[in-house]
Amino acid sequence: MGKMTEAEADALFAEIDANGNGEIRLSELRDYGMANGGTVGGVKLADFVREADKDGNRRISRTEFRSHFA
Ligand SMILES: [Ca+2]
Ligand SMILES: [Ca+2]
Repeated sequence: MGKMTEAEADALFAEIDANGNGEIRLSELRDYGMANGGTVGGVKLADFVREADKDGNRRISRTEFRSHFA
């Protein structure tokens, strides 16, 4: 989407990845979304997961995250 730099995308990823294991699970997204009006970087959570989770494993890797936002 090209709205953020890679550094900004990485910083947002780290913010959402609460346990720091390098991938974002749905529970982490929900926890983050509840504090941020149900959005990630201005995108609704449901839309974000559908678009960003390229391999369909229901977790967002740093690579998937970057290619979505940066
Ligand atoms: Ca995680
Ligand atoms: Ca995935």
